[in-house]
Amino acid sequence: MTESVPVALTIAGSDSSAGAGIQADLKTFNALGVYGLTAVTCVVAEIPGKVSRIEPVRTEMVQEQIQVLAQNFPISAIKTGLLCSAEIISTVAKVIVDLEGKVPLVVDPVITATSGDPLLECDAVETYKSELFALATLITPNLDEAAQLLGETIVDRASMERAGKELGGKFNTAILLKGGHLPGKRAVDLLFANGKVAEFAAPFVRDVATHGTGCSYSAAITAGLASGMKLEDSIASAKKFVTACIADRLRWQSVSGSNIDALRHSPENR
Ligand code: PXL
Repeated sequence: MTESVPVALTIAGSDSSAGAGIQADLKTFNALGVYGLTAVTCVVAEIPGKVSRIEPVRTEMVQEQIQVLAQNFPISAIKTGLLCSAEIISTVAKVIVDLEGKVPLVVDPVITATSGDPLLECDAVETYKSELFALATLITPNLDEAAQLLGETIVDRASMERAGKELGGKFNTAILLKGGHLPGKRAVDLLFANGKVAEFAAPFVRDVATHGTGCSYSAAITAGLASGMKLEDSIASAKKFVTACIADRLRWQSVSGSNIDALRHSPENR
């Protein structure tokens, strides 16, 4: 008998504080009833608000993790998170192209941490554009990432619409442009797919010091796709899930007196 639980793979970095990265992805997959597999690309020593050290995993090891999983598990969707370097992006692209059968791929183009610390080597943005984006079913940039990919600033709804169309045209794939950083009462994301624009909105929760919302969001979309949902339905339910995880967050005070908030990925937030 074969298991009916959907299987998804995340190719991403490890966040020692477990708010973002591979840890956030696994918690999300689990809450959404999907079995999660991982290929670790780098190890990040950090706490919310401060990245202290990043160490990449060797490309041979990144490749081996993906290949051995793909040969042995019925993976029905893949996401990428922090890929750390141009070399690792290139390796991931080559391995994914060679996988048998086409599996939906969600690319979360992580460039900078919520703290503002850089996570991706500078020259790696070009490799995203030239090697990985062409394989994506969906790319999920926030406004800063989209601005860096296009070399222009995005300051309002009109420039969001322009940027999303430009990215979709350039990379010939669906784009979910996350507008959470724009001022306003609602966090509005726009999906550009098949020549149409769809809006996904939720009340904006202020004064929250969480990180890992982007990781959890793209992981939840990947879980939806792995479960056989259509792209728009996956995004709508992922947005609802992440919004509920933010509302349900945990809070601590660190020794230095700063606030630490962490998303709670519970199945009830579905
Ligand atoms: O939130 C972006 C992110 C992604 N992946 C890893 C991270 C972070 C942020 O800190 O550490 C591994």
